[in-house]
Amino acid sequence: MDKRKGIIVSRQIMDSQKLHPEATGELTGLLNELIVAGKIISAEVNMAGLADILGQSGKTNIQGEEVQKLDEFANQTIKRRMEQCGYICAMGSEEDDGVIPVLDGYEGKYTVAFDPLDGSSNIDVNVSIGTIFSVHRRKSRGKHGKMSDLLQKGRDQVGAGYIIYGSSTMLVYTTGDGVYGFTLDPSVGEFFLSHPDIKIPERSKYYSVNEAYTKYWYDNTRAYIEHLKDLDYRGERSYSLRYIGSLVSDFHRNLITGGVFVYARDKKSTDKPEGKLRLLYEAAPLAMVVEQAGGRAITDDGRNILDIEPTDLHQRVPLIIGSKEEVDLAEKYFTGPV
Ligand code: P6P
Repeated sequence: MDKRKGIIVSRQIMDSQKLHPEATGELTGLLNELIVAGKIISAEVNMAGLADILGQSGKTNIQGEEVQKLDEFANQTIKRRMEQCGYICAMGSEEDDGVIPVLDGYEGKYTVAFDPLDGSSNIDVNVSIGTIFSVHRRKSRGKHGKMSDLLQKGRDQVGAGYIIYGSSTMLVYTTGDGVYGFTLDPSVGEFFLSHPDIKIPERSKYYSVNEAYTKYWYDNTRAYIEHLKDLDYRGERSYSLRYIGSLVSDFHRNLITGGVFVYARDKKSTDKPEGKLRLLYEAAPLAMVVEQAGGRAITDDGRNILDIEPTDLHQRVPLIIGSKEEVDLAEKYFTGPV
Protein backbone atom coordinates (compact mmCIF):
# COMPACT_ATOMS: atom_id res chain seq x y z
CA MET A 1 0.00 0.00 0.00
CA ASP A 2 1.41 3.40 -0.90
CA LYS A 3 2.09 4.78 2.55
CA ARG A 4 1.81 8.29 1.18
CA LYS A 5 -1.93 7.73 1.33
CA GLY A 6 -1.55 6.63 4.93
CA ILE A 7 -1.55 8.23 8.34
CA ILE A 8 0.24 11.54 8.69
CA VAL A 9 2.24 12.21 11.81
CA SER A 10 -0.07 14.87 13.26
CA ARG A 11 -2.95 12.37 13.26
CA GLN A 12 -0.78 9.72 14.97
CA ILE A 13 0.27 12.20 17.65
CA MET A 14 -3.38 13.21 18.16
CA ASP A 15 -4.38 9.54 18.43
CA SER A 16 -1.68 9.07 21.11
CA GLN A 17 -3.01 12.13 22.94
CA LYS A 18 -6.52 10.62 22.99
CA LEU A 19 -5.10 7.75 25.07
CA HIS A 20 -4.60 10.32 27.85
CA PRO A 21 -7.91 12.09 28.69
CA GLU A 22 -6.00 14.45 30.99
CA ALA A 23 -3.84 15.62 28.07
CA THR A 24 -4.20 19.30 27.19
CA GLY A 25 -2.60 19.11 23.73
CA GLU A 26 0.59 20.93 24.71
CA LEU A 27 2.81 17.88 24.19
CA THR A 28 1.13 17.39 20.82
CA GLY A 29 1.90 21.00 19.98
CA LEU A 30 5.49 20.65 21.14
CA LEU A 31 6.07 17.54 19.01
CA ASN A 32 4.56 19.28 15.99
CA GLU A 33 6.93 22.23 16.49
CA LEU A 34 9.91 19.83 16.65
CA ILE A 35 8.64 18.21 13.44
CA VAL A 36 8.57 21.55 11.62
CA ALA A 37 12.13 22.20 12.81
CA GLY A 38 13.09 18.76 11.50
CA LYS A 39 11.64 19.52 8.08
CA ILE A 40 13.61 22.78 7.89
CA ILE A 41 16.84 21.05 8.92
CA SER A 42 16.19 18.18 6.50
CA ALA A 43 15.85 20.58 3.58
CA GLU A 44 19.16 22.23 4.53
CA VAL A 45 20.98 18.92 5.09
CA ASN A 46 19.83 17.66 1.70
CA MET A 47 21.14 20.81 -0.01
CA ALA A 48 24.30 20.97 2.08
CA GLY A 49 26.64 20.20 -0.77
CA LEU A 50 25.27 23.08 -2.82
CA ALA A 51 24.35 25.70 -0.29
CA ASP A 52 27.82 26.54 1.04
CA ILE A 53 26.75 25.23 4.42
CA LEU A 54 29.29 22.45 4.73
CA GLY A 55 32.40 22.72 6.76
CA GLN A 56 33.22 24.38 10.03
CA SER A 57 31.60 27.50 11.35
CA GLY A 58 34.81 28.65 12.98
CA LYS A 59 33.10 28.39 16.37
CA THR A 60 33.77 25.98 19.25
CA ASN A 61 30.92 24.63 21.39
CA ILE A 62 30.69 24.00 25.11
CA GLN A 63 32.23 20.58 24.51
CA GLY A 64 35.30 22.24 23.00
CA GLU A 65 34.39 20.71 19.64
CA GLU A 66 34.55 22.44 16.27
CA VAL A 67 30.98 23.50 15.37
CA GLN A 68 30.01 22.61 11.82
CA LYS A 69 27.93 25.16 9.92
CA LEU A 70 25.01 22.70 9.75
CA ASP A 71 25.27 22.08 13.51
CA GLU A 72 24.84 25.78 14.07
CA PHE A 73 21.97 25.99 11.59
CA ALA A 74 20.16 23.05 13.23
CA ASN A 75 20.74 24.46 16.70
CA GLN A 76 19.42 27.90 15.80
CA THR A 77 16.44 26.43 13.92
CA ILE A 78 15.29 24.39 16.92
CA LYS A 79 15.93 27.17 19.43
CA ARG A 80 14.00 29.75 17.38
CA ARG A 81 10.95 27.52 17.13
CA MET A 82 11.08 26.32 20.73
CA GLU A 83 11.59 29.73 22.36
CA GLN A 84 8.27 31.06 21.08
CA CYS A 85 6.09 27.91 20.85
CA GLY A 86 4.60 28.42 24.32
CA TYR A 87 4.91 24.73 25.29
CA ILE A 88 8.25 24.74 27.13
CA CYS A 89 9.85 26.68 30.00
CA ALA A 90 13.51 25.88 29.26
CA MET A 91 15.78 24.12 26.78
CA GLY A 92 19.16 22.40 26.87
CA SER A 93 21.28 21.90 23.75
CA GLU A 94 24.50 19.99 23.12
CA GLU A 95 25.80 23.19 21.51
CA ASP A 96 25.04 25.55 24.38
CA ASP A 97 26.41 25.96 27.88
CA GLY A 98 23.51 26.31 30.34
CA VAL A 99 19.75 26.68 30.38
CA ILE A 100 18.36 28.24 27.20
CA PRO A 101 15.36 30.43 28.18
CA VAL A 102 12.17 30.94 26.18
CA LEU A 103 10.74 34.34 25.21
CA ASP A 104 9.11 36.21 28.04
CA GLY A 105 5.42 35.34 28.21
CA TYR A 106 5.85 32.12 26.21
CA GLU A 107 6.55 29.78 29.13
CA GLY A 108 4.96 26.31 28.96
CA LYS A 109 4.87 23.18 31.11
CA TYR A 110 7.57 21.11 29.42
CA THR A 111 11.32 21.20 28.83
CA VAL A 112 13.24 19.89 25.85
CA ALA A 113 16.87 18.76 25.70
CA PHE A 114 18.34 18.08 22.29
CA ASP A 115 21.37 17.25 20.24
CA PRO A 116 20.62 19.38 17.18
CA LEU A 117 22.77 17.41 14.77
CA ASP A 118 24.43 14.29 16.14
CA GLY A 119 27.22 12.76 14.08
CA SER A 120 28.24 16.09 12.62
CA SER A 121 31.73 14.80 11.80
CA ASN A 122 29.94 12.87 9.04
CA ILE A 123 28.17 15.89 7.52
CA ASP A 124 30.82 16.67 4.88
CA VAL A 125 31.00 13.07 3.69
CA ASN A 126 27.27 12.59 3.16
CA VAL A 127 26.75 10.05 5.92
CA SER A 128 23.42 9.98 7.81
CA ILE A 129 23.16 12.31 10.81
CA GLY A 130 20.32 13.12 13.15
CA THR A 131 18.55 15.27 15.72
CA ILE A 132 17.81 13.68 19.11
CA PHE A 133 15.25 15.13 21.54
CA SER A 134 14.02 14.47 25.06
CA VAL A 135 10.93 16.00 26.70
CA HIS A 136 10.22 16.31 30.45
CA ARG A 137 7.44 17.95 32.44
CA ARG A 138 8.70 21.00 34.36
CA LYS A 139 8.96 20.56 38.13
CA SER A 140 9.86 24.05 39.32
CA ARG A 141 7.47 26.87 40.14
CA GLY A 142 7.81 30.47 39.08
CA LYS A 143 8.03 32.25 35.75
CA HIS A 144 11.16 30.86 34.16
CA GLY A 145 12.30 27.25 33.86
CA LYS A 146 15.39 26.20 35.79
CA MET A 147 18.31 23.81 35.35
CA SER A 148 16.52 21.44 37.77
CA ASP A 149 13.73 21.16 35.18
CA LEU A 150 16.29 19.81 32.71
CA LEU A 151 18.23 17.60 35.14
CA GLN A 152 15.59 14.87 35.35
CA LYS A 153 16.14 11.16 34.92
CA GLY A 154 15.22 9.41 31.69
CA ARG A 155 12.49 7.36 33.38
CA ASP A 156 10.51 10.61 33.80
CA GLN A 157 10.57 11.61 30.12
CA VAL A 158 7.13 12.22 28.64
CA GLY A 159 8.45 11.94 25.11
CA ALA A 160 11.67 11.16 23.24
CA GLY A 161 12.85 10.45 19.74
CA TYR A 162 15.03 11.40 16.84
CA ILE A 163 14.93 12.61 13.26
CA ILE A 164 17.44 10.85 11.01
CA TYR A 165 18.57 12.62 7.85
CA GLY A 166 19.56 9.68 5.70
CA SER A 167 18.54 8.07 2.39
CA SER A 168 15.17 9.36 3.54
CA THR A 169 14.32 11.62 6.45
CA MET A 170 12.57 9.72 9.22
CA LEU A 171 11.04 10.73 12.54
CA VAL A 172 11.01 8.03 15.22
CA TYR A 173 9.38 8.93 18.55
CA THR A 174 7.57 7.60 21.59
CA THR A 175 5.33 9.23 24.20
CA GLY A 176 5.18 6.04 26.25
CA ASP A 177 2.64 4.14 24.15
CA GLY A 178 4.97 2.38 21.72
CA VAL A 179 7.44 3.59 19.07
CA TYR A 180 6.29 5.01 15.75
CA GLY A 181 8.31 5.77 12.62
CA PHE A 182 7.38 8.31 9.96
CA THR A 183 9.04 8.93 6.62
CA LEU A 184 9.12 12.40 5.07
CA ASP A 185 7.70 12.81 1.59
CA PRO A 186 9.64 15.93 0.61
CA SER A 187 7.38 16.53 -2.38
CA VAL A 188 4.53 17.42 -0.04
CA GLY A 189 6.54 18.18 3.12
CA GLU A 190 4.60 15.61 5.14
CA PHE A 191 5.72 12.76 7.42
CA PHE A 192 3.72 9.59 6.73
CA LEU A 193 3.47 6.65 9.12
CA SER A 194 5.84 4.05 7.66
CA HIS A 195 6.81 2.00 10.75
CA PRO A 196 3.81 1.51 13.11
CA ASP A 197 4.64 0.16 16.59
CA ILE A 198 8.34 -0.60 16.06
CA LYS A 199 9.72 -3.54 18.05
CA ILE A 200 13.47 -4.23 18.14
CA PRO A 201 14.29 -7.91 17.39
CA GLU A 202 15.21 -9.70 20.63
CA ARG A 203 18.45 -10.98 19.06
CA SER A 204 21.05 -8.84 17.34
CA LYS A 205 22.13 -9.17 13.75
CA TYR A 206 24.77 -6.46 14.20
CA TYR A 207 27.11 -5.28 16.88
CA SER A 208 28.30 -1.68 16.69
CA VAL A 209 31.54 -0.65 18.37
CA ASN A 210 34.67 1.26 17.40
CA GLU A 211 37.13 -1.64 17.27
CA ALA A 212 40.02 0.79 16.79
CA TYR A 213 39.81 1.32 20.55
CA THR A 214 40.24 -2.38 21.44
CA LYS A 215 43.61 -1.73 23.10
CA TYR A 216 42.02 0.99 25.25
CA TRP A 217 39.06 -1.07 26.47
CA TYR A 218 38.72 -2.31 30.04
CA ASP A 219 38.79 -6.09 30.42
CA ASN A 220 35.02 -6.58 30.68
CA THR A 221 34.36 -4.69 27.44
CA ARG A 222 37.03 -6.67 25.60
CA ALA A 223 35.71 -9.96 27.02
CA TYR A 224 32.15 -9.09 25.99
CA ILE A 225 33.03 -8.20 22.41
CA GLU A 226 35.29 -11.26 22.12
CA HIS A 227 32.41 -13.41 23.40
CA LEU A 228 30.09 -12.10 20.67
CA LYS A 229 32.76 -13.01 18.10
CA ASP A 230 33.24 -16.40 19.71
CA LEU A 231 29.51 -17.12 19.48
CA ASP A 232 29.78 -16.31 15.79
CA TYR A 233 32.90 -18.49 15.38
CA ARG A 234 31.23 -21.44 17.10
CA GLY A 235 28.24 -21.00 14.84
CA GLU A 236 25.89 -20.30 17.74
CA ARG A 237 25.16 -16.80 16.52
CA SER A 238 25.85 -14.85 13.38
CA TYR A 239 26.87 -11.20 13.71
CA SER A 240 28.22 -8.52 11.42
CA LEU A 241 30.04 -5.46 12.64
CA ARG A 242 28.35 -2.26 11.53
CA TYR A 243 29.69 1.03 12.89
CA ILE A 244 28.87 4.28 11.09
CA GLY A 245 30.21 6.63 13.76
CA SER A 246 26.87 8.44 13.85
CA LEU A 247 24.92 7.38 16.93
CA VAL A 248 21.47 8.03 15.46
CA SER A 249 22.30 5.98 12.34
CA ASP A 250 23.84 3.07 14.24
CA PHE A 251 20.94 3.10 16.72
CA HIS A 252 18.26 3.30 14.01
CA ARG A 253 19.69 0.40 12.00
CA ASN A 254 19.91 -1.72 15.14
CA LEU A 255 16.35 -0.76 16.17
CA ILE A 256 14.95 -1.95 12.85
CA THR A 257 17.10 -5.06 12.20
CA GLY A 258 18.29 -6.00 15.70
CA GLY A 259 21.66 -4.98 17.07
CA VAL A 260 23.66 -3.84 20.05
CA PHE A 261 25.63 -0.57 20.20
CA VAL A 262 28.54 -0.32 22.64
CA TYR A 263 30.36 2.85 23.69
CA ALA A 264 31.84 1.97 27.08
CA ARG A 265 34.41 3.78 29.16
CA ASP A 266 37.95 3.36 27.84
CA LYS A 267 41.51 4.36 28.68
CA LYS A 268 41.88 6.38 25.48
CA SER A 269 39.96 9.46 26.43
CA THR A 270 41.37 10.58 29.76
CA ASP A 271 39.23 13.73 29.46
CA LYS A 272 36.12 11.58 29.09
CA PRO A 273 36.32 9.07 31.96
CA GLU A 274 32.60 8.28 31.66
CA GLY A 275 32.76 7.59 27.90
CA LYS A 276 31.91 9.95 25.06
CA LEU A 277 28.13 9.99 24.78
CA ARG A 278 25.89 12.39 26.69
CA LEU A 279 23.14 11.29 29.04
CA LEU A 280 20.43 13.92 28.74
CA TYR A 281 20.13 14.37 24.98
CA GLU A 282 21.63 11.18 23.57
CA ALA A 283 21.55 8.12 25.86
CA ALA A 284 18.34 8.84 27.83
CA PRO A 285 16.03 9.62 24.87
CA LEU A 286 17.31 6.63 22.90
CA ALA A 287 16.95 4.49 26.02
CA MET A 288 13.24 5.45 26.25
CA VAL A 289 12.76 4.60 22.58
CA VAL A 290 14.55 1.25 22.84
CA GLU A 291 12.71 0.19 26.04
CA GLN A 292 9.38 1.09 24.44
CA ALA A 293 10.45 -1.08 21.49
CA GLY A 294 11.33 -4.05 23.74
CA GLY A 295 15.08 -3.49 24.01
CA ARG A 296 17.36 -2.32 26.84
CA ALA A 297 19.94 0.38 27.60
CA ILE A 298 22.53 0.08 30.39
CA THR A 299 25.88 1.51 31.44
CA ASP A 300 29.06 -0.56 31.54
CA ASP A 301 28.50 -1.21 35.24
CA GLY A 302 24.97 -2.51 34.76
CA ARG A 303 22.90 0.56 35.67
CA ASN A 304 19.71 1.21 33.67
CA ILE A 305 20.27 4.42 31.69
CA LEU A 306 16.74 5.61 32.50
CA ASP A 307 17.35 5.46 36.25
CA ILE A 308 20.45 7.68 36.33
CA GLU A 309 19.87 10.95 38.22
CA PRO A 310 21.58 13.65 36.11
CA THR A 311 23.90 16.08 37.87
CA ASP A 312 25.12 18.08 34.86
CA LEU A 313 23.51 19.14 31.59
CA HIS A 314 26.36 17.73 29.51
CA GLN A 315 27.34 14.74 31.60
CA ARG A 316 28.63 11.77 29.69
CA VAL A 317 27.71 8.14 30.24
CA PRO A 318 28.86 4.74 29.02
CA LEU A 319 26.18 3.20 26.78
CA ILE A 320 25.25 -0.34 25.78
CA ILE A 321 21.91 -0.20 23.97
CA GLY A 322 19.88 -2.46 21.69
CA SER A 323 18.41 -5.97 21.47
CA LYS A 324 17.42 -7.47 24.80
CA GLU A 325 19.45 -10.69 24.47
CA GLU A 326 22.77 -9.01 23.77
CA VAL A 327 22.25 -6.30 26.39
CA ASP A 328 21.30 -8.97 28.96
CA LEU A 329 24.57 -10.74 28.02
CA ALA A 330 26.49 -7.47 28.36
CA GLU A 331 24.99 -6.97 31.83
CA LYS A 332 26.47 -10.32 32.88
CA TYR A 333 29.89 -9.33 31.54
CA PHE A 334 29.80 -5.86 33.06
CA THR A 335 28.54 -6.83 36.51
CA GLY A 336 30.11 -10.24 37.02
CA PRO A 337 33.72 -11.48 37.25
CA VAL A 338 35.53 -11.29 33.93
P1 P6P B 1 34.01 7.64 17.86
C1 P6P B 1 29.54 11.55 16.82
O1 P6P B 1 30.61 12.44 16.99
C2 P6P B 1 29.33 10.82 18.14
O2 P6P B 1 29.07 11.70 19.16
C3 P6P B 1 28.22 9.78 17.98
O3 P6P B 1 27.26 10.18 17.05
C4 P6P B 1 28.96 8.54 17.54
O4 P6P B 1 28.30 7.35 17.93
C5 P6P B 1 30.29 8.69 18.29
O5 P6P B 1 30.51 10.08 18.46
C6 P6P B 1 31.45 8.11 17.49
O6 P6P B 1 32.61 8.25 18.32
O7 P6P B 1 34.91 7.83 19.05
O8 P6P B 1 33.78 6.16 17.57
O9 P6P B 1 34.42 8.41 16.63
